Amino acid sequence: MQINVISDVHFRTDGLSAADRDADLFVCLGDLILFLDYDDPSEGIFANLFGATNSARYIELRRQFRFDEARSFSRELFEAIGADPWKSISEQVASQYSQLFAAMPGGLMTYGNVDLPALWPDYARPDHKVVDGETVEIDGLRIGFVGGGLQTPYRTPFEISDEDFQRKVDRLGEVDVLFAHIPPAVPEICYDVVARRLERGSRALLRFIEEVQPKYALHGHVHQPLANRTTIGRTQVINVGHFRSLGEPYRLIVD
Ligand SMILES: [Mn+2]
Repeated sequence: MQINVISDVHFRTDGLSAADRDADLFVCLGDLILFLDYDDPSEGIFANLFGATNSARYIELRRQFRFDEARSFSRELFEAIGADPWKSISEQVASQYSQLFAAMPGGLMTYGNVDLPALWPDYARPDHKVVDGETVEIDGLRIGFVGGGLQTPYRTPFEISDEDFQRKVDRLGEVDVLFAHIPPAVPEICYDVVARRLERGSRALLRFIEEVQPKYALHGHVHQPLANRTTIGRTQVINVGHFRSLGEPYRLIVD
């Protein structure tokens, strides 16, 4: 069985509808929207609202962990245009989601930390099956999904508590393949060499993999990882890559 997997789409729509080519199953691990583009400050929702210069400034403040200053800077920008932040952002997200879900191949999907789950039902087609904290069986293969991220100072839109994340992991049971947006908490796969920071991985996923030993555990989230593969016991742990940069799926062949 060939499973084509993508993650961290971040509003790349070209190549998206072909991402399921030759696949028996298509999987998307979330982070569909582009709020800030650390590589190109002229792209993304913040830049659409306030321009590239303001976006670059906002990114720089966050890079320097000056989150309070970043928040007041953003608040001032919204006040200056007299717009309600939530309403302005939701409109932009809606526009991105409508284009993304139109191009997204049918398959199994879960949420990233840069997603608004409450809006997905408005855009997902009947052939987009959303799975989070759940195991599905396809051709005898048990496939578990855990979406979303954990709480960080970045306050991305879908960060949940460690307890809620653990509860989703506890619901999976035995699996052959584990799919999650974030990696298990192993330093070399969590470290982003371009952003030069450790992204938050999950200890709950690490414990689950150690105990259950699925054949494969695939994730996204870390755009430029120090290591894109590792092993935990018998489990092959694989980062499927940053679709916004690659425009290509990861192809997993499972026998
Ligand atoms: Mn991402």
